[in-house]
Amino acid sequence: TALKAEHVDKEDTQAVANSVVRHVTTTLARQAANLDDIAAYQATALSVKDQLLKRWNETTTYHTKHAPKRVYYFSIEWLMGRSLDNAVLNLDMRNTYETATQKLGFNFEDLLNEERDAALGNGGLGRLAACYIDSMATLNLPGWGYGLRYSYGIFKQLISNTGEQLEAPDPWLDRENPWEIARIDVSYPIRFYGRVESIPNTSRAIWSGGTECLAVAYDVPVPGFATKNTANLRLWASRPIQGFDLNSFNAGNYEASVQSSSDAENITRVLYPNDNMYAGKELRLKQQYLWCSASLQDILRRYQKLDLSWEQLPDYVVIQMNDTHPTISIVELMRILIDEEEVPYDVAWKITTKVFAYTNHTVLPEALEKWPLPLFENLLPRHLQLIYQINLNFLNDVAKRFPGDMDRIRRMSIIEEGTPKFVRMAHLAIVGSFKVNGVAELHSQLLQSTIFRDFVEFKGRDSFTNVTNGITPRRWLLQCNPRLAQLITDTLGSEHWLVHLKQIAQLLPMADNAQFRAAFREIKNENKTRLAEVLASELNIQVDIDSVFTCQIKRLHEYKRQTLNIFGVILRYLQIKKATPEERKKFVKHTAIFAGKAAPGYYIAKLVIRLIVNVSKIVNNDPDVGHLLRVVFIPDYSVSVAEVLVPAADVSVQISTAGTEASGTSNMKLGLNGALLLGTVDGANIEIAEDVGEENAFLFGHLAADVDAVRYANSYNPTPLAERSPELAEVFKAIEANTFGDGHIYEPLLKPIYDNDYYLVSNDFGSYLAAERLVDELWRDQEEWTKKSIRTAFSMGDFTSDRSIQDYADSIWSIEPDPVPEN
Ligand code: 26Q
Repeated sequence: TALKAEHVDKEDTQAVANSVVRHVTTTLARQAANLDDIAAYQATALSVKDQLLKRWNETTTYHTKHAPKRVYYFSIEWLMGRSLDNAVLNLDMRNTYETATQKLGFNFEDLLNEERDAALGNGGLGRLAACYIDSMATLNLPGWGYGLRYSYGIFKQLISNTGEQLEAPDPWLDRENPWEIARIDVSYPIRFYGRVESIPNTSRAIWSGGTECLAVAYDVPVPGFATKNTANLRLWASRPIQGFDLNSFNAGNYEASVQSSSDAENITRVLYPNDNMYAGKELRLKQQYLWCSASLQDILRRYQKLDLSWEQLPDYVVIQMNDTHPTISIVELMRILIDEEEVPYDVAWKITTKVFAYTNHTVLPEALEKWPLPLFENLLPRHLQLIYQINLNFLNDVAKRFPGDMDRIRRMSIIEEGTPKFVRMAHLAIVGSFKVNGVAELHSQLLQSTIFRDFVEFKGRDSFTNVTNGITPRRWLLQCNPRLAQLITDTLGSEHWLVHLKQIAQLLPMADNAQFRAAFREIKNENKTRLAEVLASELNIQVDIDSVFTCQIKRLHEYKRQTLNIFGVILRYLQIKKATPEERKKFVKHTAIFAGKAAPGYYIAKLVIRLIVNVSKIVNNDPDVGHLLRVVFIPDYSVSVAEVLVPAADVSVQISTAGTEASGTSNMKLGLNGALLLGTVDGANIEIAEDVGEENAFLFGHLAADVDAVRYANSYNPTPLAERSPELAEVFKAIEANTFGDGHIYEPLLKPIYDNDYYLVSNDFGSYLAAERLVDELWRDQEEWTKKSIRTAFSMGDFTSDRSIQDYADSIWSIEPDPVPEN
């Protein structure tokens, strides 16, 4: 049988090589000889796509026939990264493709690196959607994703000589995208602006005039791991209804004739680059409406083929809203049911509120979406009318429950009073949903006790729940750390852990096995070496792989406190400088690695990047420092960059002010790959520390429950910085003394910390330094360190997105796996 398997293998390899060559000559119209890596990648990807489409078709056919209840995941961001390696791994064809392309004269790794990231997201929220659709496919759940096909994803980050972030466009579609299928035949009209005429004696209205454009579907097949089931990610691109205005064209006004067509195409031109920061721009609302309206039209058209009553819709359709960005879809469903399908208002509302569920990702007030009412009314006049009606009914119900409590009514209203008024999207999302969830235990608790407290009292506790985030172990272990994955598979004797991640806990006793520890450490060192080579060749920075690699890789934001990290680095530098050559020998070697983008308009976040880069220039070139300290800012962080960083980290830096980071997910990626958690008692850190054991993590800082009081003290009765933290005062002095270039440029960063320190940087600095001392102490004992690293990795079984998606399916969606039969 071994011989036979080898024979089949050879046949497969030949068939795959043939299919790649066929795409070279036919699809790409090129000569098979003299092919460059780009073309070879394209042909390979097209060959893999053929495989995916076979499965995709079978899945679609099966679900059409079977008509199960389906979940639709609405996310305005999908941070998919690259697809080729993921696809061949999920199809169990990686070896075949590697060998086949080798036979054709290519190095498979090089081909993988030709792929552009699909970076249609900012950070955690967009990557979460990508992990979730991977898990939906893997768990055989009938689910689709809906999003937008931006022509430009998150900007490319460049760092100038002076450490400034510069933004360049991300033209990810400049080569054909082999992973999508344009469905020009699947398109829907979308209206903006216009006027509304009420139809007397009904709830109905006619919305007409304004401008119209088309939303055109692009489908991206998403393969499950080790299953035939293939999910679909449907992304919408905006297009003009007609190519151009013939009247203007004929009158000789060429500019006017193409204006409306380019206006239409602009809607899905670019992703808004804000993360956890609300931007009230009309074009953003257009994006949201186009996406929601097209997705709903698509879902309802599919439902209508079943020939059921509208009342049964919630038995067949559930829509999960990723944050408030798709909240307008609640109103759009009402509009379609009432105005177009002539469903009575109350019936429509009953149906709608059984279809939607809402996931919140933040308690930060500056991130809560609220639209200026005049802007909203102008763009979507009929929707505003419906919101008024929804709000009126809702507030009547509140008044009945809490008679005379006017303040409560003001607090809960969907409309915020003032000049101008605002539409509060979170309130609308809660009112229109049957379930609201946060993304980690603490976060869900905080939601219920703070910003949504009134709603818990009104709707009841059962309407609120927690689903802790997760990450897919296929991309974030199997794909990015193949050697560790192999070690796990070999030791467990099977690959089942990749779909039952809990099973890796069986390997916990291996922490006490010296041979296993050596193998584990060897893999970490190889991953560190690989990263060190990239840093040397791309950034010309030499790092010592025997140093502890600390990694803080995430968007730049004040609440995430990259400041604490870089201030700690500066203090370490000052201490090295002060030390005698003898004392220097006692320092533990550190490599502080940062990566992440700042929103282009976020001045302070950009200033933090500047400080990190300028500190790295001084520190890395100071002969006094030698190998003791390196500071690295890796530009243009992305999913594919993360796949190199995550397996190489020793310490996972997760140091947000307690109560501010809803969950975090890089903490999960780094932990699963064996990085020890250096973190605050915040978000999913808490659940991670609980599972890995607090003795295996470094927790520090004020607790969420105490933050308000400290904040209050900081701003109303501020003690001098030197009293709050003498070490931080020393650091600030060094910065102000131009140690890292012109000190005064950092004033906007330092002054708020002197004055009111909203994020408690000074208050947590002391305990942060204490935690770092524990890190250093442990690093000196490599066997102990490796034990804790192994315990961390193998205790992460609960943080797979398979578990998260199973939670959603059981407790919110009420849907079941429906696997495509194997032949
Ligand atoms: C809103 C309005 C207009 C323009 C942009 C936005 C916008 C865009 C992106 C608002 C927020 C975001 C992204 C938020 C985000 O990524 N939140 C993170 O979600 C992760 C997944 O749940 C959590 O792990 C993180 O804690 C949370 O910060």
